[in-house]
Amino acid sequence: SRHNAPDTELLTRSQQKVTEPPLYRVLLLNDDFTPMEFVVELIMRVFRKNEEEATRIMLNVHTQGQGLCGVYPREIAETKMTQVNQHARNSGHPLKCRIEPN
Ligand code: TYC
Repeated sequence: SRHNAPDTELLTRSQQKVTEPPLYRVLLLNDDFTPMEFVVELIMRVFRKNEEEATRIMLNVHTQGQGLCGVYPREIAETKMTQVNQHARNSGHPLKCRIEPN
C-alpha cells in the first residue's frame, strides 16, 4: 500500500480485479491411420461438441494437418490432451493431441 503497511490488508471492492488465467489452445494432429469415426466420437466426448461440430473439426484436421478443438486454462487443457492421448493409445491409434499457449 502507499504507507508501508503490511500486505495483509483487505482490498476494497473497487481495488479487487478479476484476473483471467492464461489460456492454451488444444490442437489435434492429423495422421494417416486413425479412423474418422473414432476422431469424431472422441471430439464429441472430450470437447463436448455435437456431431456436426465434431465432424467439422475432424475434417479441418484431416485437410489442414492440425486443428483447434478448444481454448482452456492450463490445467483443463492438459487434462483434455492427456485424455485424448491415452484414449487413442489404449485403442491402438496413433492420434496425437498437443497444447500451446494462446
Ligand atoms: N486422416 C485420417 C483418415 O484419413 C483421419 C484423421 C482425422 C486422423 C483427424 C487424425 O486428428 C485426426 N482416416
